[in-house]
Amino acid sequence: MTRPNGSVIRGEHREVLRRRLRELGFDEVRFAAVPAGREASLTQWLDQGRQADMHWMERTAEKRMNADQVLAGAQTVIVLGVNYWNGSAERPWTQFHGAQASRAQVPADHATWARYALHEDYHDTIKPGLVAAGRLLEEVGGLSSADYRYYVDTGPVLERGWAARSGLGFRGKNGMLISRQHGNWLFLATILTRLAIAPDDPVRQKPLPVSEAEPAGLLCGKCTRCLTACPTNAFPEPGVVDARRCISYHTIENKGIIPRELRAGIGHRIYGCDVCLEVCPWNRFAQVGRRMLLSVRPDIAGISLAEILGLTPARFAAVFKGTAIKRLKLAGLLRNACIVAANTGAVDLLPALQPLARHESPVVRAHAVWAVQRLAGTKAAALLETARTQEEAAIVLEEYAAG
Ligand code: B12
Ligand code: SF4
Ligand code: SF4
Repeated sequence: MTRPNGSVIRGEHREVLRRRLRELGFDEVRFAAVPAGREASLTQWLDQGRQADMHWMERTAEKRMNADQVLAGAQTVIVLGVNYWNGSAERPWTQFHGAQASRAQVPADHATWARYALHEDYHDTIKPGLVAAGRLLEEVGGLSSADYRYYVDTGPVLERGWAARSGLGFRGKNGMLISRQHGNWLFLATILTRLAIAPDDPVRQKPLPVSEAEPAGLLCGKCTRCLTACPTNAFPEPGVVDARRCISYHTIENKGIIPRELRAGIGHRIYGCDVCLEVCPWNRFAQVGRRMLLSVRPDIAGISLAEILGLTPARFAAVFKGTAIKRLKLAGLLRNACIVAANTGAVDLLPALQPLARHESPVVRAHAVWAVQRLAGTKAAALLETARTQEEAAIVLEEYAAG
C-alpha cells in the first residue's frame, strides 16, 4: 500500500515520521525495503542443527525468510532499536553494590545475570511503544491495523538481518547487531508494513541482492576478541552461534539437563551470557540509553546465591514477577544456580544445595547432585546418601554414576 495520495514516504516526511517514532521511546528508527523473494541464510544454520531444541525456529523458518508470508504485500520493515546500556562498564551487579566495585570484586556468593535480564520483561515494556507506533502509521499513512504487524523478539522475523539491511548497524563476528552509537546494547523490534517508505542505506552503502546476506564482521577488522572469549566455544565460524554450545541458550531456553562438559564454562552466569558482547570494542561508543520503554530491576543482581538456592515457589513468583526470568520457572533457575554454586567453589553453599538433591524436579536433583559432588569431594557420598537411596530417575542416577 502506498499513501492515500499514492506516494512513497521520503525526504522531510520520512524524517518527521522517524522523529515521531523516536519520541515514542525508540532510540533508533531505520527503514528497509522488503525485496521480492526469499532470504535463504537461515536454512544452513537449521540444517546443521544449531538451533538445538528451539524447534519453533524450524516451524517458523519459512516465514522468517520471507516477509511476504508474514504480511502479504509488505513493502517496508521499520527497524527499531531500544538502548539498554546503563553507562556502567562494571558487571551489572555493581549497580546494586556501588559503582566503585571492580570486576575482580564480584563476591563469590553472587551470580551474574545478562544485562538485559535486569529489567522488567522487555517484551512487555516495549509493546506499548509498538502499539503507539502502529497508531502513528495509521495516522500518517492512512493505514488500517491490517496493514502492519509489529514484533519484538518473538515474531517470525530475522530481526538482525533486517537491522543490518536498514543500516542500523552491522552484524559482528559475535553474531550481534552492533551499532556505532549504541555498541552491542540494543533490543530490536520490527514493524512490517504495506506502507512504502524510502529505505535507509545499509552501513556499506551498497544494498545486496536478497539472495545474499552481508558477511558478518563488516566493521570488525582483524579483531577476534568475541570468538576467543566465548567460554564454551560456541562460534563454529565468525558470526555464527551454535546454540548447542551457547550459555545463553542453555541457561534460558534449554528446559532439561545442561551438558556436563559445558557446566564449568558457565562460571557465575546464572541467566544469559554477555561475554561476547562485553569484550567488543564497539561498546566504547555506547551512549546511555533513554530507557523510556524499559524499567530497570538492578535489585535482582543483589540476590545472593544462597537465597536463590533456598527460593520457595511463592518467593520466586514475588521476586521475578514481570521479568523475563519468570519464564524460566523456579526449577530452571535452581538448576542454573546449582551449576553456579559449584563453580564458585564456596563450600558454605553445601547446606543450601544438599536439600535440592531431593527436590521434586529430577532436573534440579541431577544438577544438585553434580554440584554437591564438585564442592564436597570425598564427603559428597555421605551428604547424598539419603537422597541416593530414594532416587529412581535415570537422569539423576546418571549423575551419581558419573560423579
Ligand atoms: C534464537 C535466538 C537466540 C538463540 C540463538 C542465537 C543466534 N545467534 O542465532 C540464543 C538463545 C543462543 C540467543 C542468545 C542471545 N540472544 Co537472541 N535471539 C534469538 C532470536 C529469537 C532469533 C535469532 C535467529 O534467527 N537466529 C538464527 C541465526 C542464523 O540468525 P541471525 O543471527 O539473525 O543471522 C542471520 C540473519 O541475520 C540473516 N541475514 C543476514 N543478512 C540478512 C539480510 C536480510 C534482509 C535478512 C532478512 C536476513 C539476513 O543471516 C544471518 C545468518 O544466517 C532473535 C529475535 C529475532 N526474532 O530475530 C533474538 C535476538 C537475536 N537475541 C538477542 C539477544 C540480546 C541475545 C543475547 C545477547 C542474550 C543474552 N545476553 O544472553 C544472546 C547473544 C548470543 C549471540 N552472540 O548471538 C537480540 C539481539 C539484539 C542485537 N543487538 O543483536 C535479539 C534480536 C532479540 C531482540 N529483539 O532484541 N538468541
Ligand atoms: S552468549 Fe556467551 S556462550 Fe553464547 S556465544 Fe556469546 S560468549 Fe559464547
Ligand atoms: S569483539 Fe571484535 S570481532 Fe567481535 S564483534 Fe566486536 S569488533 Fe567484531
